[in-house]
Amino acid sequence: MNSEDTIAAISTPVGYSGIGIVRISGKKSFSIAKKIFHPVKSKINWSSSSFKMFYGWIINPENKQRIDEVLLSLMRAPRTYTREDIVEINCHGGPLPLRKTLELVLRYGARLARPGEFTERAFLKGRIDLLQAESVLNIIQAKTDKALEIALNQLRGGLSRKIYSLKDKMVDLLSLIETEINFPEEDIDLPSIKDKEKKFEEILRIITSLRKMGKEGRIYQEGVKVVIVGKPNVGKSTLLNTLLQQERAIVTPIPGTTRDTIEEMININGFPLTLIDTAGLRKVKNKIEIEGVKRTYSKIKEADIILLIIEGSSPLTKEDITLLQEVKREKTLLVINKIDLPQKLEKKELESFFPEKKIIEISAIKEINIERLKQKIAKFVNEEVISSSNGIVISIKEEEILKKVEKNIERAFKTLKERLPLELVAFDLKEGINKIGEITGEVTTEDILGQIFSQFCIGK
Ligand SMILES: Nc1nc2c(ncn2[C@@H]2O[C@H](COP(=O)(O)OP(=O)(O)OP(=O)(O)O)[C@@H](O)[C@H]2O)c(=O)[nH]1
Ligand SMILES: [Mg+2]
Repeated sequence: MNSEDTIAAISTPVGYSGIGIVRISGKKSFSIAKKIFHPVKSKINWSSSSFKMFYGWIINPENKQRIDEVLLSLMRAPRTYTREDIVEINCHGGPLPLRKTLELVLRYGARLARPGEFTERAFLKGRIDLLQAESVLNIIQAKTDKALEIALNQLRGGLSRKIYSLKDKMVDLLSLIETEINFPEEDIDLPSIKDKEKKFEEILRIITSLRKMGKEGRIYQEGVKVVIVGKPNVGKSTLLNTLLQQERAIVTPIPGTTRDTIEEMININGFPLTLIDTAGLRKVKNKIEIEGVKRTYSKIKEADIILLIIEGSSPLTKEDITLLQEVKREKTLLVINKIDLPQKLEKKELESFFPEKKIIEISAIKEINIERLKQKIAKFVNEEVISSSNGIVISIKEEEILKKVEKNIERAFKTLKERLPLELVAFDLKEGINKIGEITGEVTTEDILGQIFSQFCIGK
């Protein structure tokens, strides 16, 4: 599709609200607005007004029918979101005025924008890079304050800055090496092996820290996965319902009630958590339950945190012990449920599996210690899952690219240490730099050339 087109869309959600916005971007934005907008008590200078708002009516030029009473904003290129002329029409927020206004806009020369096309234009015109474009989406989709804060930081270029500075360091190193390859007998200071090794180490350190930060940021965006597991009938579904404060999962005294996994989002201390209730784990023959147990195991693998539930009202069984042995202890909290009933559990037996501070006693039904459990989860998220928040999100795709870049750098570093030809070192380094370009969406060859020649004086 042609980016010369003028595009338009309703930029606010469908439904009824105070106002709704029709947004137009492109060369014809102003001329379209001029045809359908009639200002009240003000004159518009269509060839010079910019970043001004006007009150008036949208009127169908053909039959003079009044469509809506609106506020119209004119934003002239290039200092706009898309770097093109933008008009925003603030209509009343019902579907009808918005649709009719949009119809007029389309009739007079715009075409309907594809999803994300305004942001795509901002990217194509170089106003934002790919990372920032993605963060616009994250801002829209943020589920908690923290997620929003991170997305906003990203939009301001938090990650981009880090990635560019990483790239700069790689380009810098590559240009040193290429200089050494291409001009070995020239009279310039060549870096020692030690210098180059130091630079490699620094680059690797940055990549490692970026990948770590990315994981933490993603947790804010997508939620920490908290998986509730245990043998049948210990009260897993009851706990899910209590934490959600709604009867989401079916609870019965019959073991094996939950057959499939159930996922719901909750917010604890600003952390988005995805709570996952699972089918009770036991040896089963029936096909439905076998499938349920299989799903439980796959959820355990994905979990950031496991809540392993056992019941205080009966002694430890073989099934409990199997689970206690199987789960990854670092990410597990042990929850003893049903403390409202007479207790038959030997707590001493548990101590060989879990330190006391990772054990909590609750009653899911009587809601005893639920607040404490939440605090424990929040603390756990803080300490174990997120060590420091730094306002950066890296998507799975970007992390994969970074992983590949890391491989390239490691290989180049190894080649250097083995004193193999520098051409081989340069080759892998170059590969890594090009891959970084995939994250920010830019091409790099010219950068390298520029860097190399900037080290020489003219005429040499
Ligand atoms: N007394 C008491 N009973 C509870 C408590 N929590 C759950 N129960 C009861 O234990 C039984 C099983 O509860 P569920 O929540 O269905 O247990 P589950 O672990 O999801 O069971 P499955 O889905 O079969 O694996 C129900 O009768 C609940 O009412 C509790 O804290 N105290
Ligand atoms: Mg259940």
